Amino acid sequence: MAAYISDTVCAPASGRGGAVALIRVSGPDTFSILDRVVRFRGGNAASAPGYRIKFGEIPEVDEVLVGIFRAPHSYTGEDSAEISCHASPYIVSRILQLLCENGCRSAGPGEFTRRAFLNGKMDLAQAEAVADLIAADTEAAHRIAVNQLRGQYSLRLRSLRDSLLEIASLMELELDFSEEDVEFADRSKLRALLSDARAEIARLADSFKAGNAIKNGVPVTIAGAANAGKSTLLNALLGEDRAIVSDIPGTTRDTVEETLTLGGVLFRFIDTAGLRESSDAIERIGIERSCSSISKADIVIGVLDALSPLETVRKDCREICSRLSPGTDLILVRNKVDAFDAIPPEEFPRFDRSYGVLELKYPAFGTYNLDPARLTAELAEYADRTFPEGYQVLDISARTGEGLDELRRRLSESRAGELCGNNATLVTNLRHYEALRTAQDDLGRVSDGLGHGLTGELLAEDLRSAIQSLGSIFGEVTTDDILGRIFERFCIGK
Ligand SMILES: Nc1nc2c(ncn2[C@@H]2O[C@H](COP(=O)(O)OP(=O)(O)OP(=O)(O)O)[C@@H](O)[C@H]2O)c(=O)[nH]1
Ligand SMILES: [Mg+2]
Repeated sequence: MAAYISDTVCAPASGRGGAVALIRVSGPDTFSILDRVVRFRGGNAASAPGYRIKFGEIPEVDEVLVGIFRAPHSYTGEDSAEISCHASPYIVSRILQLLCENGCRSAGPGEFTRRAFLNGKMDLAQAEAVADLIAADTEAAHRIAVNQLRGQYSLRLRSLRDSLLEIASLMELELDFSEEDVEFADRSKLRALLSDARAEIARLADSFKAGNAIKNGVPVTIAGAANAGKSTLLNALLGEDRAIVSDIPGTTRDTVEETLTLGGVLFRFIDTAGLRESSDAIERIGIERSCSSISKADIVIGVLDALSPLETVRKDCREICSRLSPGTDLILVRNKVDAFDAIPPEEFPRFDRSYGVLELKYPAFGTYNLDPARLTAELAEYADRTFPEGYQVLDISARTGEGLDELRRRLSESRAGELCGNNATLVTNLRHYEALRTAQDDLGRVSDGLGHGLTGELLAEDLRSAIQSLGSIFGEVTTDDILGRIFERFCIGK
């Protein structure tokens, strides 16, 4: 490892475009190399104190500003510098070339952060958060990355690992004296500690779903009968004509996905093919996809057609409900309520009293005479579903935008939306998730073993493995191989 960081590396740290570009240099020879490449005005880099900006000229290339950072007070913990130059691709590549000709090596992806980790400036989870921070494109993703970068996340895992160490030491005590057949470790205390640790690990592992949703978008499936207005709703939410809309039932055949940020949380909307019996083979494949998308979503917007008669709407609702996975948030909307504006107000009294007469006159009047509370009760009964207290179908018009603000609010306030929006410690990284799952399995075995009265000796191995798994998250023990895999997904210059 020492050999790895004994050289000095350089890389561009800013993307293409803009007026000014940044080039980073880090390693023991940073200042001597700079003094060979840059003609500084007033003193050289080697004798400059840290946290200074020096002005200089790279002959025939550019005038530059160079930020000086002295070890250990730098991002990498090494002597390092940041060169600001004009952002011409020629200038940037010429400076990098000069730096390399004078002793630098081109840095690999994430090499600066890798050095920061190896020099003890941050732990591995924090290093990974650097990449997440750069990739964060919503407030929620940013918040999680910052939380992890500041070390709160690692702190939580460390304290969890410490409690496992306590369990291990209690067991080892028992081990040392096992010949005397004395159980020093108080097994009920062990059990309590273990069950706390397991609950915490389970919570963290479970949070991966939400953590992942923050990165990739909370999946929201828009489902319902053919022609209910699902694609119109998707377009209205996005504010663009993304999906094809037509009055021909069966217009959408394949799922259409698009992301949108609401209240700082990224949502991934999935418009689906309308649920109906179909003899068309392709449409049937699309409908299968709709069903699978409903079962995989965190949130389902069930679109009901206000112009359909109650019997049809009830059936449509049941179709959706029967495919929901447990724990999915269902937001039922009654779409096309604008269409009723066409019914003259003087007809309304008659409308309520003589349902059938009006149905003949306005064939498309659907469920309008039902207020949302009654409609909800009807649907609950038919779909054999209990809705939470105060739950009501939401009236909307995808065409006019009526009710959409309320729909957005309900999305943000849904369980999935809230989980992504609050400050809980969430796991967003697959590597961490896998380590937690390993620890979870190990501790499960320890717990079973305790139940069966196994000796500490037999339990210790699984416990040690769990401790190691947790430690691997913040990089207590790592190999070059693991580090290679982590940092290869970083960008150059970070
Ligand atoms: N009046 C009114 N018509 C609407 C509204 N939303 C959709 N429509 C109409 O309903 C018809 C079907 O709309 P789509 O958005 O294609 O319906 P869909 O649910 O995606 O249909 P499929 O893809 O076939 O399953 C179109 O003629 C839309 O213009 C609405 O809010 N009010
Ligand atoms: Mg459609």
